[in-house]
Amino acid sequence: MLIRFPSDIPASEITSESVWHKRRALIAAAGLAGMGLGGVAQTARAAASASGTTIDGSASLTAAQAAMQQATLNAALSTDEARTDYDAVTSYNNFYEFGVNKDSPKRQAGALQTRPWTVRVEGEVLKPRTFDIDDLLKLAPMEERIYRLRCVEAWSMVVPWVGYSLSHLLRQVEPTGQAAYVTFETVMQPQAMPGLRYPVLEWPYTEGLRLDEAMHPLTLLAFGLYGKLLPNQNGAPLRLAVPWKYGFKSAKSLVTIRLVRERPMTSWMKSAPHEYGFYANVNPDVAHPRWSQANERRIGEGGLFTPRRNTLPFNGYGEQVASLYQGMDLQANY
Ligand SMILES: Nc1nc2c(c(=O)[nH]1)N[C@H]1C(S)=C(S)[C@@H](COP(=O)(O)O)O[C@H]1N2
Ligand SMILES: [Mo]
Repeated sequence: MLIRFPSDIPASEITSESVWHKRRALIAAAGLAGMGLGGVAQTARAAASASGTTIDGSASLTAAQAAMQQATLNAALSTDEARTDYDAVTSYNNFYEFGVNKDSPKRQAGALQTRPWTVRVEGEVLKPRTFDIDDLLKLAPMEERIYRLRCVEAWSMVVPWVGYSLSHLLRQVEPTGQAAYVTFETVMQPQAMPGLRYPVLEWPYTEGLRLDEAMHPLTLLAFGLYGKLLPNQNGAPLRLAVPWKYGFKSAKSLVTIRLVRERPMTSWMKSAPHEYGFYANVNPDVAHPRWSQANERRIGEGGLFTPRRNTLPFNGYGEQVASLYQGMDLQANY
């Protein structure tokens, strides 16, 4: 275990303003802001020590990277369609906290602090708990899952994610009989995320699933893609991948998961309630008010004369998930 205590850090570093700011950002990210500085240093050290990581997180990142490489392909839950190029997957992104252009996340997300990182799982559960990222990485065997991703903006990709079913995490906290929905919240790091200054959405980015959707084996807690840790722009250090729903349901850079009794409001529902519903199941028969959802552009098949692909109900995952919606009017529950 390699821990750098403040006494090991050269005085030049301690007095450097940039290091101090960086440290402050790390502390804020860990939710420890507002304590006396001495207490903060002590707590950060204790947290680092308890999780077997270094204060700068390098050991944690090295172990996490190894976990990504050891993932085994889950062929039963994977598509054999051609994967979208790594470059496209990691440079054509929606992550509004970093700006609304497709290239903003890659340009800006380098400033996101992904260590230390904890995820609070709380609400209607018998065992609420704060999980350290290092513990989450060991909670269940890592699988590679090659999923289609269909954005509500009518483009799609094929992404080889690395992670495990969210159900593994939810079972740890033992949902009560009252839990019916799950909310997911993205981190807020104002220094790193210029988009938070603009009211394009209500922050933090909040999404939700019904509990049975969240427990479905396809619902993936993803830590990596293409056998590597998630690049920040794709939602490091962990995000959802819910392949039968529009991409906006798959919240990035998660810090809070809350089990609740009532159907929650989400950031997108608040911003435009008749454009974005709670379910957001991919459905070629329900048009967005401003465009058709009948077909899509597969990123990387970008020739001017390349035909668009037909969009499939539940993004092609109907066999696995249609039963979740039996008896529901999918036009009304968009
Ligand atoms: N926190 C957060 N999560 C988010 C978004 C966002 O703006 N902020 N965009 C969503 C949308 S619209 C899509 S299509 C996917 C894109 O994921 P990708 O950039 O990894 O392809 O992330 C989703 N998760
Ligand atoms: Mo999206």
